[in-house]
Amino acid sequence: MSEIISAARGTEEASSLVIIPTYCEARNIGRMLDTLNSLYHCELDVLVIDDSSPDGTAEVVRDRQQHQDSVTLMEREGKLGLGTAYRAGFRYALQKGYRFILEMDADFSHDPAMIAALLKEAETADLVIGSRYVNNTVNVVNWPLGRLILSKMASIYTRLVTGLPVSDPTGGFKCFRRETLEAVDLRRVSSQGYSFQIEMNFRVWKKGLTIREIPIVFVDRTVGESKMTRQNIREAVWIVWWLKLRSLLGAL
Ligand SMILES: Nc1nc2c(ncn2[C@@H]2O[C@H](COP(=O)(O)OP(=O)(O)O)[C@@H](O)[C@H]2O)c(=O)[nH]1
Ligand SMILES: [Mg+2]
Repeated sequence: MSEIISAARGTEEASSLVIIPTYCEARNIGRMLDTLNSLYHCELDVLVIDDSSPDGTAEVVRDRQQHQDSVTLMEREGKLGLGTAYRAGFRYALQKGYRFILEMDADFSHDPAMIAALLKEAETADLVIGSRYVNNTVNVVNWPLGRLILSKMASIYTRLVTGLPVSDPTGGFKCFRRETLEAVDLRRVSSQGYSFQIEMNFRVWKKGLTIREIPIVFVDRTVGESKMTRQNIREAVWIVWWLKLRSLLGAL
């Protein structure tokens, strides 16, 4: 798989990197980079991983790179999935020596202002998850009912099968400490798509590391469309059994 990384500079000061995978987010990513720049100027580097979006997402990122040193763009050859994008991003982050590595969507479902809260919590936890369902509440705005039910069912199913003590195992707004990513053998992570979130949580938990959830409000995107597919759902259905089995066999 070939990746082109442009302006892989990053600021000298930042010890934190937020990774944003994108596929057809041209109408979101510019505003997102501007928002991050105004909130966390020099404190946070950004890595956008774009899978050759046909809508020109990468061009928007390149435009911002003209005046934002903190932004790096990784371009991949085609739509290769969320899981593989994050794995590539984690490898990059470890190579570059970042101490805190965050995941976030490009579409404003995750409030960039909450990054500070995730980072603060990560001072005393190995993995912090921005959770929609903490304390038995549902903090989701504007999601179609079907999508909400699917997400809640996925949470219950994951917990029943694997025992993972996390109320929002599929959430994608997270902060890992560097040591946490080092502890997980990323080469063994097999999820291509959205089940990547479940798999990472499970692997971190099985290492005996601390996972903490903090409440977030998740707002459905107002621009663009969700990239979740039936194939992503199918992968998540079997991956929990695969993880459970591997862990029982001591072969995670
Ligand atoms: N690089 C890359 N990004 C992806 C892919 N699939 C989804 N994304 C991005 O991952 C993030 C989450 O996807 P999204 O469609 O918002 O999922 P949802 O919030 O669960 O509906 C968004 O920023 C997408 O653009 C992919 O195959 N490759
Ligand atoms: Mg989203």
